Amino acid sequence: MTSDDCLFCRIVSGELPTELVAQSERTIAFRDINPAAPVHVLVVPRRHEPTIGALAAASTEDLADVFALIAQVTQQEGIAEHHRLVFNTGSKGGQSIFHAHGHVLGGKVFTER
Ligand code: DGP
Repeated sequence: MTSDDCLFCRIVSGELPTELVAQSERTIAFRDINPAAPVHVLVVPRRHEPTIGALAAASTEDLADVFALIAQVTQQEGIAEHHRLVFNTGSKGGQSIFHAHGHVLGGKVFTER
């Protein structure tokens, strides 16, 4: 399931280049183009669903794999003990790309909520 005009689908398919961090059969992880922390990795299911909630409703296997790859990324990046996970949902929740993804942020101290 893909969407031709979806930026993350085009990254998942390899049409657009990216700095790959990790991947599995169901999920890929790559560096955010506009990092908000020293480590800022996007973890993206290959399946196109607009939000993390829609992904959960569509496939618990894909949802679980997102979290498994997040755990792998935090280990690889040396931030397993201290990091922040963000899943923006909807434009009012700060989401700008409507293909489900998690932000893995680390390498700094987070004080703000
Ligand atoms: P969100 O606002 O939660 O939908 O997050 C989208 C993120 O995607 C944002 O932090 C910037 C990042 N981004 C946008 N375009 C690209 C791109 O072409 N490549 C990469 N690696 N990241 C992108």
